Amino acid sequence: MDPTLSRRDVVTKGLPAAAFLGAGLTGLQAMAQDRPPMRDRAMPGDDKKNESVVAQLMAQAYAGGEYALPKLPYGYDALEPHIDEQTMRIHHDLHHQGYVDGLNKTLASLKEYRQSGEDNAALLYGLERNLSFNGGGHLLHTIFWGTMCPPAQGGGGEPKGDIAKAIAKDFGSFDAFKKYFSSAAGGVKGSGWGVLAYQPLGDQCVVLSMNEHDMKAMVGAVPLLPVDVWEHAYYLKYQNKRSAYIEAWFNVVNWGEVDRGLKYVRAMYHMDHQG
Ligand code: MN3
Repeated sequence: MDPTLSRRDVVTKGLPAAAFLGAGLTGLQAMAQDRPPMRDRAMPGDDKKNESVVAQLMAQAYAGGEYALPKLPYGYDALEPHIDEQTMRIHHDLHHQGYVDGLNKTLASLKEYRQSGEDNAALLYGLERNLSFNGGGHLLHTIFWGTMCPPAQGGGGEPKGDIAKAIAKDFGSFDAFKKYFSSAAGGVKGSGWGVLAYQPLGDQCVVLSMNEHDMKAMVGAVPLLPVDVWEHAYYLKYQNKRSAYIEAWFNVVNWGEVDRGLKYVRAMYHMDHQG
């Protein structure tokens, strides 16, 4: 991180800062405290109010001193026929809620552990594992909901703006990226995610094929566009045809949101756009 970037800068500028898989939840909690609502923040480089959907969900995702389930920014049936209503209901209301509850419970257990004065490495290891798992699950689902929208509202198609340039630079072309990303996400063994992430260190986009919610993450890389490839994300409609689900999911990707995410992270790191 740029050493000239103060904590106040992080708090006021950094939305997807909150999305660091590698930065840890302590940093995430610090960023979540006493911050202004994300929607009231100016976009870097201009005077427009921040209209980022992900930012609004992030603002809901930690509230009242606890992690919380953000509301879906559209109806449960809004992504039909690509993602079906029943899957969205179960996925958001039950699965995501489960990670939120698990995260809060784990943090409470860790506090109890510290206060107990106990020294039990096995117990602590298990709690730390739960922290990583549920924290990753909460964040990735929050970004997942915010980076989808119905085709009628701009979902699908090809990216524009900075994200389009970054994809062309780092993957050759959008078509090449799509094929590569689909393969990486489709090839996840068991439960996990395909993630387009931005690594500020090299001003570079990378694709991660993550296991569960936290394994094979790249420290410091910020997830910009995650696709959930756990079976709970697609099995009711697509059964074992994960690749058909990924192909359909591309029809509801909100590339405008992905572009905003990239701009935010670059602004936070004072990364000049390299073109
Ligand atoms: Mn899921």
